[in-house]
Amino acid sequence: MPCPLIVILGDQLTPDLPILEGAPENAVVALFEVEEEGRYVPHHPQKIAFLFSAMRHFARELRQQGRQVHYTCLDDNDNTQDLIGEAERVAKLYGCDEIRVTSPGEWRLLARIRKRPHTPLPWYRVHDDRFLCTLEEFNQWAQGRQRFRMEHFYRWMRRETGLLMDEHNQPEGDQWNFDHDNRKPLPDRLDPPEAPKHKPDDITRDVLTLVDTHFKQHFGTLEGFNWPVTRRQALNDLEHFIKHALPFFGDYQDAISDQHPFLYHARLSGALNAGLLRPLEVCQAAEKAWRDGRVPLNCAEGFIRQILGWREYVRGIYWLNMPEYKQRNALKADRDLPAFYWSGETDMRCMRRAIEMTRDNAYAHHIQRLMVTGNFALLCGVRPEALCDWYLSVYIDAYEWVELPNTLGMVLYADGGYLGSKPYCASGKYIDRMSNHCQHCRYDVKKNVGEDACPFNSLYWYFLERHEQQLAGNQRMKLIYGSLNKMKSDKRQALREQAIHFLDQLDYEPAYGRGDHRAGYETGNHNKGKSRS
Ligand code: FAD
Ligand code: DLZ
Ligand code: SF4
Repeated sequence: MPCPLIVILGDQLTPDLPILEGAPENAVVALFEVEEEGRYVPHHPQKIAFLFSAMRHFARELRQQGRQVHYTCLDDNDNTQDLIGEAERVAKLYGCDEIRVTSPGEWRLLARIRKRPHTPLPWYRVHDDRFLCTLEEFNQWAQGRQRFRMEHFYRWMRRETGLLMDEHNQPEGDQWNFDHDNRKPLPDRLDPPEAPKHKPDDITRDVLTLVDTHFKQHFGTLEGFNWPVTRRQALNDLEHFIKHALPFFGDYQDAISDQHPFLYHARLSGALNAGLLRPLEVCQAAEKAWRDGRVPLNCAEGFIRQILGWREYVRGIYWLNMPEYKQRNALKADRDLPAFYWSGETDMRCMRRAIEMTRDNAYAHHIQRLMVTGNFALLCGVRPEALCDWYLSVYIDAYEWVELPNTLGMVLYADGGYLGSKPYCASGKYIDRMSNHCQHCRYDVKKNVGEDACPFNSLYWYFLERHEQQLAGNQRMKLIYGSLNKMKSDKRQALREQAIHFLDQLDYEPAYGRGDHRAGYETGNHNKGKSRS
């Protein structure tokens, strides 16, 4: 009987993975903590701690089931600090004759497995069944279509899974999408639920110390670490979300708060992407809450759409188009990332708070990512690679299969409208409508020019002007280009000068990894010089 080494990657912590179910009794199951994975972008310390702690708990559970488990800790002397190196080394150590791994979620790692230096042992890849739509099914859906709109995919997935469908296979509530009910701005008073507290156990405490020692220089704090590191804790978070936050999820999905980082969002993306939860069970829990009359339909539908629709869709888009997708830059954006993305030191209150929340929690909710930090980078013309590296580094849930289409496609429109029908560009007015940031800001959101004018405003018009040739023909942009073209030339000139002046005085980070990302915040020293104006 062959003796396989079964490699479980840090984001494959699912007890009933096919690779485990099909493993012979003599198989060695192996997990490796390695520097390489922590540093290919400077991951937030909370993300590294979350994965290491979840991996250690998962290994313990496998041992309790009677499996033979090998676990490489980051500071083990013989650690090669590289996933492929570790698999080869450990396979030899246990006398294994083949290596099996579930297909990795990122192209980078798949390419490395395919191109590994010639090694004596064969590698076999096993299908990852943790998505509701297989890549083959997605490719079939996409075949022959000129436009791959998420909404069409989502309806198809509703029919395929039967989620929120009635007995005639029609959408519950006679509508596919309740988004028009889901755009409520932030109310004056609100009291979002506290996230459940997970007291760190010995495993998590050890990991926090380890990560603090090895990844101290990365952007982000470890204090207040409170992510679920076992399936049981993740299920507890799911239950808490369904009971306390889902009833308001739809209404305030797009709202942004100066005080509350999580509002009524699920905080489940980290657990879902690491495999602690399966997407179907999360969607079914939301559907059941609606069928039992515990949450309104717009909330259940809005939430299910994010997982059944967006999450599956971006994964399909990623694998359909990689590695070419990563090279796209339709708007020819070429600016480096403003240095304050690594420090939060800006007078723009909305940006400051989104970056501070990211530093403190390895989390910002979708609209902060899309309409604050993302929108700002779009308006400035930040290079896709620079922005993608940032998003991939700083969030608890970040893996390229989900981060890249969201950043390059949805935020930066760098795929030229393949994923989204128009750029999500907005002036300060949008942020003012959806948040309470502007009242705390030194800039005046109503002003377009002048020392205290909100930078989003002039940048917005300058962005539209710069890309007029490419965007003015887009039906969904007609109205706004109508306004731009009606604008008097001296007003346009003033807006242009205001934006250029603002962009000129920003500091830029030439490339990630050059600086000390956390020290920058602590010392407040970010005078790294301007690299481009
Ligand atoms: P909720 O708002 O409560 O949503 C519920 C779930 O729906 C999430 O847990 C997530 O699994 C899924 N979901 C929601 N929106 C999306 C989306 N656009 N794409 C895919 N899944 C979605 N999500 C990631 O999981 N990893 C990333 O690396 C990531 N990078 C992003 C980068 C940018 C620039 C943007 C605009 C969005 C990104 N997202 C990413 C999507 C989304 O912002 C996060 O999934 C969400 O904020 C996670 O928080 P939550 O669990 O509280 O989500
Ligand atoms: C993100 C990450 C980190 C920080 N560390 C590890 C690790 O030490 N060992 C491991 O197996 N996986 C880690 N991961 C997750 C991988 O980067 C992830 O499996 C690939 O990017 C594929 O999605
Ligand atoms: Fe952001 Fe402008 Fe509002 Fe300040 S005034 S918080 S910069 S939108």
